[in-house]
Amino acid sequence: MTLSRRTVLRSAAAASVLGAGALRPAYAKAEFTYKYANNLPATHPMNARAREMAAAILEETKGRVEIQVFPFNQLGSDTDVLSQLRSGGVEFFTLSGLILSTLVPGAAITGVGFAFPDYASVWKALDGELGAHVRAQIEKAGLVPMERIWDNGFRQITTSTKPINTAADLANFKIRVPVSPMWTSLFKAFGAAPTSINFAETYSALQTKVVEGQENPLAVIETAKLYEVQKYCSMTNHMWDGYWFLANRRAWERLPADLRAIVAKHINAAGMNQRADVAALNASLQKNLADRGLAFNSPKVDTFREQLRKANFYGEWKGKFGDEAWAILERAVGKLA
Ligand code: X2X
Repeated sequence: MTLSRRTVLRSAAAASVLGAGALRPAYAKAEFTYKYANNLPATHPMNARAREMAAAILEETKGRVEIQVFPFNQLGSDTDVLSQLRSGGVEFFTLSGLILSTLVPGAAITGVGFAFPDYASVWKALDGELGAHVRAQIEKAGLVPMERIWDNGFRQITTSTKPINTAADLANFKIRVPVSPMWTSLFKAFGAAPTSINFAETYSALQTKVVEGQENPLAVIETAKLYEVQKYCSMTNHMWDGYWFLANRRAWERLPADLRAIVAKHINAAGMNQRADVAALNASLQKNLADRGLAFNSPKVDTFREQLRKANFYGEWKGKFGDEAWAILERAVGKLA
């Protein structure tokens, strides 16, 4: 072996160690090494922006704060990681407000079916009164939410068996939904047969036909390769979903105030970039997914809304959230029921 080849190999090995998350040699061991877990593939913009964010935090804190990113349920399913976050085993976690509602019931309000007509209304509400209302409840439950919610997107229904054109096509349909009373209630109101399954088990539940379908934004359907085990995609846009960026409170308060400010600044900035990436992906992926064999259709969305009214879905949830919270939602999106 020539010297130059050995040198190349040695630096390649060093680069791959650094790529695996070690600190750059310019910094000593970090004072604070915190884990950030999420449920999405490493290729999803959530993780691209999180890696960038972790690098910016390491740099601006001069190596004092290292955030290690663990994508795609590497540390456990959402249900597991939520309890690790509460106990402090994991310091940061992004979780849908609807799944978080198993701990903070009011956090499901952002997922009311067909509440948001478009992204403009989503960000106005979530960066405004509705977001502040939900964050206050999250804080009461002992977790620390960052100010900017990250995007998951508007959700579409995929199936292995048939296109969904009207609400009637969902009658008794076996569909996977995330673990959340709001999701179960929504699909029961549509007349479907929903089963709660963590995202970590969703691909295999579809593959083994435990369920016929699922619902997710296109960016998730693509990056998690759900198109490999699904044939149809019905563009229902039945719900917008977002990820609260949550911190364990004790871990958060262990950071000195100046470091906390730097960390929050970069997490929120990454969230804003992630929103732009995800919205662009969700708007452009249809062709890519059609090329991979997914058959798209545009359902009659009015039949779904009508079905929710008939089933008293809105009345029931207004009762659960209470008049004050419901008024905040309706101030953002208009009258729902
Ligand atoms: O579990 C899902 O379907 C996902 C990835 O969209 C959420 O985190 C809610």
